[in-house]
Amino acid sequence: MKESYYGRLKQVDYNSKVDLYVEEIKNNGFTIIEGLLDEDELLQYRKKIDAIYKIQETEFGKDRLHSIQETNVCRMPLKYDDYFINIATKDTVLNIVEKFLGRYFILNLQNAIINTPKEEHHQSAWHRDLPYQNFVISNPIAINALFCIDDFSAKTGGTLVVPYTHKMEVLPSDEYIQKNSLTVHAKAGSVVIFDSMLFHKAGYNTSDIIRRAVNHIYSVPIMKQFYDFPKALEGKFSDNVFLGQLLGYTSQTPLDDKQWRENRAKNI
Ligand SMILES: O=C(O)CCC(=O)C(=O)O
Repeated sequence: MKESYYGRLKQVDYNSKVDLYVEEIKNNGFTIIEGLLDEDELLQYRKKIDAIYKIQETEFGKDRLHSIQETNVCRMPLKYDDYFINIATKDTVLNIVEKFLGRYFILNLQNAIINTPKEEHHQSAWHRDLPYQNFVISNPIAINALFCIDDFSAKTGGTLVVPYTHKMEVLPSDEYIQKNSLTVHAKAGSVVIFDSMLFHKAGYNTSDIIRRAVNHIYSVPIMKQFYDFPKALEGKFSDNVFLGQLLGYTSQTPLDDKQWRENRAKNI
């Protein structure tokens, strides 16, 4: 339905739903899109996240993970199981990321969060996903896609966000946060796409179910990757032009002057 106005107003164009998602991310810092993963995919991701985390827990040690506040964070699942390339390359998400970052962007991080009932999670402290940055930028340099593998609600400890904080240089007061934060309510299979500078945190899970999520940061290639995907994946996926770029194979730091020039010579 068309709204009515008076006065000679300029208005943001709307041609497709993507335009609305982009407008929401620009203004509020986040948007929610439903129905990106089906029931079968959700079952697979739940099983795989738990299994990969078990491997990491055994390898690193449960107590050691606890001592560095790493309990229930399943890091870099893509290194352990190719299936996780699918969730990192959903067209709907990539189209939106491209609207902000242009065509050349990379996957900076992929982590799964396991928010278990009645336990405090390390991600339950307010943060930006580009941490320690007390500045704002007119166009984002990184965008997150946080997939809901289980239902997000206040009861399951769904993510809390403080709208508009991607535009705030300094963390608002506790009073402001308490008054203005809101919980993301979204069905399993949805994705929350947000400006990586938005203040957010995992909620406290008072339900009886585990709330899992898979978080991604896509960034411009001038930003160092959180994990060195090219080294960790040892060439895997690099034959595909798009994946080669996304995983950072084509934006690795050259060793020296000679390698920089050899790279340039190949690209001219
Ligand atoms: O689990 C959540 O809801 C939020 C996760 C989070 O804050 C993060 O991975 O940076």
